[in-house]
Amino acid sequence: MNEYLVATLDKLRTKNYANVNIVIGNESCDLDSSVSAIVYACFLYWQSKQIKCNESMNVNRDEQTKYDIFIPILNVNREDFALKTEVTYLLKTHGIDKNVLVFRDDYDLKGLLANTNSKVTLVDHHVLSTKDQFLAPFVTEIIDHRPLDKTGWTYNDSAHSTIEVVGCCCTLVAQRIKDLSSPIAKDLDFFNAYPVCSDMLHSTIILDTINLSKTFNKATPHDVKILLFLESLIKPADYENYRKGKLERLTNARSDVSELTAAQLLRKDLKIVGEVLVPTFPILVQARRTGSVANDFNATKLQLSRAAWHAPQGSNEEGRGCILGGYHEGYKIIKISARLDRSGLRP
Ligand SMILES: [Mn+2]
Repeated sequence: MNEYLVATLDKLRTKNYANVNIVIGNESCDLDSSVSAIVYACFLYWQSKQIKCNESMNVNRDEQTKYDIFIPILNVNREDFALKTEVTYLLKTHGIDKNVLVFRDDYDLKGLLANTNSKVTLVDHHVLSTKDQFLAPFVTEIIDHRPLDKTGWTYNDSAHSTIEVVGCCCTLVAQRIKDLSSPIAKDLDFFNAYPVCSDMLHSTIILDTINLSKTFNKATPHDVKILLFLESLIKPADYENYRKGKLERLTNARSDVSELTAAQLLRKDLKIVGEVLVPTFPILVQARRTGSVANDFNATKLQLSRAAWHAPQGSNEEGRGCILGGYHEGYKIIKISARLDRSGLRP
């Protein structure tokens, strides 16, 4: 995997390519989006190599021939990648460093696409954000697990779309790879060549379906089928513990903010509503057993607003946020949400 990523980056930097193929996830850049983009770009690269191999048996290729490159784009600015703690965790366990990845602000994507005969694959989304609208004319493939939304659908009629409501986009990515592999090789060849891809797809399905939890009811029969397929390749010694352990490690990684600065914490789980940025972060506070729940809650709210709620300098704090609370196992869970303008999110 690293070999492919390093070679791709090298060709991109030295402009040593014929055409650019981009695989890009949605701007939450969560595990599903990131893994879908990395694995599918890696597959497209592998697929093109297989086709080249078959061709070169018949044709003598010039050594200098430039080939297409296949780049997974993590749809977040490089400085914000640290906020995606479960993504950094999973990639780290597979020895994938952020220096070999391409983030959306690393290159002028518009320029990259405009100068070449480029193709874009959208994974884990099919409705483009305003700032990604320029991708639309280049989209040749879509793989998404959200319900079909045709508002603003401006893609070419020839664009291939795989849209099916399942728990995790990685399920559809794995299925598409199986389907496309069959005509050029055996359907297991890609997964055998890149076991890291099988594992990352498996991990993401486990996290997104909460280990196929019946309570959360996110997994569909298709997710289960692909999970079992991936496990037939991974062959864990103890399936149940393997899944449970993965879920626990990934959930812990997602909520592990110990490495983040205060400014990064505000940007983690940031929701963007139009031009308004809404940072939220849940925290646990030990419940105070005195007074009524309402008073108790108001007291905590006051303490928090004094102690931990730093509004940007010169701004009027009043009416800018709200605190939602509830009790859980003796702890009060409080969710603070504050409305800040863009400059307020910078240290
Ligand atoms: Mn998803």
